[in-house]
Amino acid sequence: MRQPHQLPLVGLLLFSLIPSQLCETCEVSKEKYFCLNPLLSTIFKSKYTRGTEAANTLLSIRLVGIQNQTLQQRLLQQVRYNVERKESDLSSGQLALIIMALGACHTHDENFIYDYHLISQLENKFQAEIENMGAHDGNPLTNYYQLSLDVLALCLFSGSYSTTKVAELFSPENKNYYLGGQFSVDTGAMAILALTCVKRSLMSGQIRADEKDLERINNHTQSLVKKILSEKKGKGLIGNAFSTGNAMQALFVSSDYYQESDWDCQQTLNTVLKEISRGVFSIPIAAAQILPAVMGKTYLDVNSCVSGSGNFNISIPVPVTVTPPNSPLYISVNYSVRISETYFTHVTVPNGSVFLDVMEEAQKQNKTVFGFTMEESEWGPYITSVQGLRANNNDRTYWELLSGGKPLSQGVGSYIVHEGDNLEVRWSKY
Ligand code: CBY
Repeated sequence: MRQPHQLPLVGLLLFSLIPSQLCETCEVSKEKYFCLNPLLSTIFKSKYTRGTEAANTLLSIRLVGIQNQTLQQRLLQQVRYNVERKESDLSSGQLALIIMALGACHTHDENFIYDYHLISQLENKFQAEIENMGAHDGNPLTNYYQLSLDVLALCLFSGSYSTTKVAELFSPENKNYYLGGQFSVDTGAMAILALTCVKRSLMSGQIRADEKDLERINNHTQSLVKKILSEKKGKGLIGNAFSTGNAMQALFVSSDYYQESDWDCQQTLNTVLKEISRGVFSIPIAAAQILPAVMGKTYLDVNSCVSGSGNFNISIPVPVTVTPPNSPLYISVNYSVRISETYFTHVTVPNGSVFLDVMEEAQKQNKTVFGFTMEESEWGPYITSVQGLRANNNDRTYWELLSGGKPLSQGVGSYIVHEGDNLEVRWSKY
């Protein structure tokens, strides 16, 4: 007779034992939307001519529900231009971002993906990455951040990929998670998003695979989550300010793999809001990469957007850069190029100059020793060669930027130099 009464209780107990599919997120409250104004003004003001920064931004604003038609059209035009004119030059991860941006929230722009066969093109580019790993000591054409974007886009938009291969590639011991001897939080986070998508497809029966693959994918996720959490800094940033958004997304979708006490999401969010107000995310790609996380969204939400928060109150504050009254007009810094020898010089530049200005000044002094080349990337100029010596992904070589012997967390176009800085570009291996 008592059986039926116990049923709901048993049900409740069972329910609480099932790992929650509901992800733990924390997001900025409505009253604090004004804190996001610096991000929105950066996003609105940008010209979007660099690489695929438009795709990354379009993806972000769609995920958070900003329905500004003028902005969306402007971004869309740039994304389409990239596909129509530059398709074969696009790297795998750039194409993956384009697919996610066009496919986000099921608008009719999704047709563009199919008209231009972007999914099968991505399958080919992903395959080329894997082949390059075979030929060059496990080094992909690009990097694991992009391979993760590839798997993510293929998984979200029903491309084909082998789950066994994914389980093999994304083993946490793989050297590609490390850049310059450091675990790359951005890379680990993107891998968690990709693995979580694959895991969900396996569990929902959308794709079929070996139990073994599922188990390996679970183990990889577990161990990557641990590595990400161990990169938590005192005030809650994970890695640095620029990787924190990606890390937050990864932790939102993987809450089954850590305890509530392991991560104080609210602390991370508060610190990110402070960094936003300090102007840390003042380049468009940085703003685009932090925005979904602070709104509690992840790239896995592309197929389930909820329209809503379209009415941000966007006031575009004009940034005022006041130079303190008695600050000098010019500053002088030390600059060196280090290969096996060190080539040193002294440079004078206007106050407020960036690292690149110093390099240009040094190049004017001596083209043979300080001559360099660069390429535009989503994050601004990227130094490709100095003294004719070129960075090469197959050898994992690059030109590392340092100040006072410490690696910089900004590129040459963003890092503002200070009087007396000891700046260096160093031939390094990552
Ligand atoms: N995006 C990519 O392919 C880049 C992936 C990424 C992990 C990226 C950081 C993270 C992100 N969110 O986009 C990355 N950098 C990589 C993979 C690399 C390597 C690029 C070569 C390759 N194999 O693809 C490499 C060479 C190790 C590298 N980054 C170098 C550098 C330095 C650039 C110096 C130069 N030659 O111009 C530099 C300045 C570090 C240094 N001290 O030398 C650097 N990276 C930085 C600082 C950054 C951050 C930029 C932050 C900023 N505000 O400018 C970064 C966000 C990013 C871009 N790198 Co790398 C990491 C961080 O600090 N959180 C996909 C594509 C479609 O967009």
